[in-house]
Amino acid sequence: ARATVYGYPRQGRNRELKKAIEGYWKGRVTADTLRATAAELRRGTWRQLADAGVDEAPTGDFSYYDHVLDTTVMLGAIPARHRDAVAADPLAGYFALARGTQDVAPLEMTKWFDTNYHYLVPELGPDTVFTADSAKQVAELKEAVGLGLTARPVLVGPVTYLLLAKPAPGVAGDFEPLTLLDRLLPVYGEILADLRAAGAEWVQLDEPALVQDRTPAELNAAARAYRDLGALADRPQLLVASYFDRLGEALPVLAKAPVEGLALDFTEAAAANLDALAAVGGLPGKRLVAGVVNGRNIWVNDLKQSLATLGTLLGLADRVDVSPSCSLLHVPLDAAVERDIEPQILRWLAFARQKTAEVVTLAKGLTHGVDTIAAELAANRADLASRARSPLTRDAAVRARAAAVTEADARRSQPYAERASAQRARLGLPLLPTTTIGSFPQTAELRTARADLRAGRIGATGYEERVEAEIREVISFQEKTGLDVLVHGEPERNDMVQYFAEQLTGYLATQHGWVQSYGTRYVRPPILAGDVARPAPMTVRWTRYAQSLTDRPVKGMLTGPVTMLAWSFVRDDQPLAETARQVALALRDEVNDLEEAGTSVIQVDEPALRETLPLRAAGRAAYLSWATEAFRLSTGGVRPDTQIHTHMCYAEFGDIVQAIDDLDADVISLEAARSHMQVARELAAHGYPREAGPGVYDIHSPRVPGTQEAAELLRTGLRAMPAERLWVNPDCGLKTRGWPETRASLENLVAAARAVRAEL
Ligand code: THG
Ligand code: ZN
Repeated sequence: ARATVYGYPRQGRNRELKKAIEGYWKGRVTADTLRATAAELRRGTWRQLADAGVDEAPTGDFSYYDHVLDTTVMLGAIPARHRDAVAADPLAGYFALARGTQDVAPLEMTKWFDTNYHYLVPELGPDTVFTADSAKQVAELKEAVGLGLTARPVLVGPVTYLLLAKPAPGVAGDFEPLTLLDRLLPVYGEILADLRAAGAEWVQLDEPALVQDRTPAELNAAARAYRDLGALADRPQLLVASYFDRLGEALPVLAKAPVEGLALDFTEAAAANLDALAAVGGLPGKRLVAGVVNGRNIWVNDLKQSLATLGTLLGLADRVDVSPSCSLLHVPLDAAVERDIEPQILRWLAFARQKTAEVVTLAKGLTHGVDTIAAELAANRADLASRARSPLTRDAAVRARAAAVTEADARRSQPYAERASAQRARLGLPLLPTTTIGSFPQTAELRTARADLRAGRIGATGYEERVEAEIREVISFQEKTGLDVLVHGEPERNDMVQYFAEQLTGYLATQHGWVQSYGTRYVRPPILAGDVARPAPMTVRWTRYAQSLTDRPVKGMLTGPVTMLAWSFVRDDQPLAETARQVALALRDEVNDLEEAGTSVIQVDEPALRETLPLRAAGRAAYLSWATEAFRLSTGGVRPDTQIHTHMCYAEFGDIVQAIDDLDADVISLEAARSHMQVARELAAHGYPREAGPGVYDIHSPRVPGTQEAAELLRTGLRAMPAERLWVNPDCGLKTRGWPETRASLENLVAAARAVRAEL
């Protein structure tokens, strides 16, 4: 058996890639220096993989920004508005596709399946012409071969590429990119021939879209694609890779296709994929790459269990190789560099480097017998045992409390209509009340203050004074501008999930655990390792201080339980629903303490509710049931006259509108400015009974919306919802914006609300 991986983190030990690319954008790094930095990072990765004992290394998985964007370039599918820029300067044009320019809009960005990685959405239409540009793939293959490695180029497969695309601007909305398949396949054929000529024995075609529910027409397209590519004479051997879930109905299709190998996920989808493989009679004559090491979570593998799975698979294919379940892009680089995590606990964790070693060990055990890996197996057994019996993972008080939760705990004490009148009486807000989503611009002074605190240049008191000074500014600005429900601006928070994780027991923080979120932007997901409790209030101090400065209501601001899970690495030793319940109870304590401190409006954000939706419809009802229950549990303990708000980012709410309703929040704010209040119509069509604030200010752009423009959006909103239930707010938090455009935009937003109120 061979050991392999599908892809590796791109950024380098010290995020060298981020620094080089952002330097290039600012004109401080030349294109040649950027290219040299990137080549050095690729070399470093391949050397590390080879030294670790990986038999077949991936190539072409590297990217300056995103591998789906690289595929768009490889296929010549550059949107018309970007073509001149790409022709004039391919590197600058590439970044223009990703980020836009003053004059030209970028490609849209969206989540890569149910991960926290974002890709750039291909824009296709009936006039799209594909042309092969294999330069990047061929060059990277040659680099690896030049180092003496056995390398396997990794490409996004043709079916997934088309299924991830959307109709280009100006093309009918019901255009189906999959209709372009016959035009696309010859271009893949050319690229495969180029890669064979450059020395590739195998090429991997990634088809994760085939693990989702697919129509018979889509499955037929997959069958045709691999029949045609398989029939090519001049090509390397083909490995079709699936990950993130079971292959399902697509498994028989690919098993029958004339390709030489399949890669399947044997982590979460292990049982279903095993059954389906057995049902098709295995893969005689084919290579099976078994993803037995979880590629997207950070827990050490159970080597014994993986060996058992691999042993079963040996009877089902000609040849079985070992890999992580998906690209290692979704985990940090190396756990060994973490200094703040206890050595014993560090042994429970496996980042990309440790996962690579696990795959190599498993391949060795499979090939040469378990005796040859006896030492590794013994150490692994000890690490798993230490995790299982650690007091961190089992806190009796937390468990007893979670077990005692009743249905009534997750329900407000009065129905919405009664709550609404109690809240109206207490808050005394005008029609079309104005508010913001929570964060205000994170200024350079705040970042300096945090750096000074970390470096010991200022003490806790000095830091808190700077935070309070910022809160005074933010409150005074909001009063002057005339907003109705104020916020403290969150100057004390860096990343919200990280901020709360640091204050809850059961969570571990990393120092270097960066994972790419999009382009050069990274997050450091905290690790939800144990039972969760809140030893002390987390935000009350700041909200209370802000409230002491004004007579208007100041909203308390929290991150909800589903998002606290979605943006962390979550324990895998109990169902997500149980972990969510623990987090919900910790947040419930905070919500109740905020209320106790006099807070009349409390917002619990769930931006990740939609993105964590299971990939297949079969899992969705169960997910939405525990997810909405966790939200209600965190907010259900307040008085009827305390107003609960929530907030969600991103635009596709259509398929979870019932779940939004089930949250039973009194007010929800949603992104809507770009889609011209589409969500207001969706909520109305559903009969959503409570208050909502579809955003009228697109905060993802530095553009300042005019008063007329915001007023027009409000009037559109009023056609879908009555004035008694419509709020006025931006699309999202203002953390990434500068003060000048924030000031101007919020002034216009308040002016728009006043103008429209006067018309009522
Ligand atoms: N927090 C977390 N996950 C997220 C988001 C978040 N996932 C989805 C979405 N929001 C991703 N958006 C961003 C936006 C900005 C940055 C990262 C993800 C970002 N990162 C800094 C960088 O790379 O320079 C580092 C930030 C830091 O120092 O912590 O700007 O909001 N968890
Ligand atoms: Zn948002």
